[in-house]
Amino acid sequence: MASEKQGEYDFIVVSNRLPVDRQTSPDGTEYWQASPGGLVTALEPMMQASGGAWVGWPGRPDLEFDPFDHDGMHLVPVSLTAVEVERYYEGFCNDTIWPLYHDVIAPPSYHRVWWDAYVRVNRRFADAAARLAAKDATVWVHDYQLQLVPMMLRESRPDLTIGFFNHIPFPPYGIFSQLPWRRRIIEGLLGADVIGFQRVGDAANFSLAVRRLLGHSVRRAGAIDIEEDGKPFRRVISRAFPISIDSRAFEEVAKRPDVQARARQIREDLGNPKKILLGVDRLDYTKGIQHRLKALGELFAAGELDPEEVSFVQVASPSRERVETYRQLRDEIELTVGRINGDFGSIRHQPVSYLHHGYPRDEMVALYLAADVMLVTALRDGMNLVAKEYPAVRFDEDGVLVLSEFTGSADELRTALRVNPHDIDGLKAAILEATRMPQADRRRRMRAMRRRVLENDVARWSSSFLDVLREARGNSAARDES
Ligand code: GDG
Repeated sequence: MASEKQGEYDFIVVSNRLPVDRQTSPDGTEYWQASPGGLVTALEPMMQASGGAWVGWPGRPDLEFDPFDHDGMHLVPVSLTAVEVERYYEGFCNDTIWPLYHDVIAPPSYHRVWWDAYVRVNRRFADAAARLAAKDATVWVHDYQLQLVPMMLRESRPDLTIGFFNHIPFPPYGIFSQLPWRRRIIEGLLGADVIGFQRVGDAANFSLAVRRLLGHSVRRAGAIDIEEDGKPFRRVISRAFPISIDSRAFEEVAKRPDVQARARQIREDLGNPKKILLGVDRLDYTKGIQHRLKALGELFAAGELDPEEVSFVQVASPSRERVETYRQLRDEIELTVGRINGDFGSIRHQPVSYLHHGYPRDEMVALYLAADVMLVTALRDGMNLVAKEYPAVRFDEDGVLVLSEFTGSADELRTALRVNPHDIDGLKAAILEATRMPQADRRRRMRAMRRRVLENDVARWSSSFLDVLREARGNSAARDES
């Protein structure tokens, strides 16, 4: 067990979840397993080089774990009680902020006891980071679960350079202003030196909220000037840094012969349909799964798509199953899938293969390779990494991406077939166009998307954020000296 070296870390990442899961082996022994994700991949080299520490919740309530080392990173677990998981995580994070920040697709719930738990848990994360940080260290805080941490940290440790990245959208003021604690959130975020968003529009929404709620002036390049006693005091940079994936790693998996064989096997197992359509999402109401099912059902009903010739595979990985809205959504989706298969299936063939599981990454890549059409129809999505993973693996330059304009990815993947998922007729037309697109057109569009995704990978994302953070620190040091 590694001892906690207090105050010795020059680089600290703070996120709700640690990048590992606690697993139990068949003989009952417990161990930590890396939960692979873009964020770890992006930050691992930096963490290993700088001997960094990562602060987060290990994912199990009511348990205390000592800090430990894993893959060259020092991991510092923050514990949550079962009541805190219910009020802070499932409540305020997933049933207040998540729906509010995603255009109120589902109605957000506002409960004061949830807010109190959010403040208390944010304080715990901030205290853990403050204890670990060396003098003048850099702390990078992630996502909507921890919006108060930047200011809490700044108050206790003004020497730190603090970055914050918001992985989900930041809503327009008319929606954000519903939040009873809107000022506290903005003040919390403004503790950071640099606040990163996925899209330019998110950063603009944030700037407007800052102006309306706190009256600070916001300059064109997203520089927010905070005054104290009428004098310039601090500058905060708020800007878009679109996140990406480890594109080369995805491409490498796709080039493996066993993965390609698996892709062929998938097609065969589906009965060699003419076209395979694919959806891959956490089972979440923001992802527009019902909209794509509606469009497909109507296309089958009208005879515009032949259900015998098409397989639609929907991977819906289980998510937030203790939150009521998610339970209802699962029921609705499963009812619709059952109807479509009941109406249009035969003993031989079911047009929809619905899979409520999580799969290993190799299997996901094989599915992407097998899919002729990838459907990303989110109603609102910070970025949507699936939309970037699909072109990254398609080294054969084939496949068509149907992409909602309400995702961050749509800003970059300009040659995808863009859709407004609320417009069911438009969505139907795009699905038909995707299934009929000539190969030359598919190749041209896929090439352009691949160029973009291979160039702008997650390493570039993290280094561009950290460069701006370093610059911000330089500027404030210069100001302090003048
Ligand atoms: C949030 C924001 C933003 C899904 N099922 C399986 C599986 N996945 C992987 C996908 C992809 C990831 O999970 C999902 O990422 P998304 O970006 O699509 O969506 P969120 O989970 O909502 O992520 C989002 C992101 O943060 C990053 O900033 O893009 O907008 O909402 O990588 O491939 N992976 C495996 N098995 C599964 O069953 N292995």
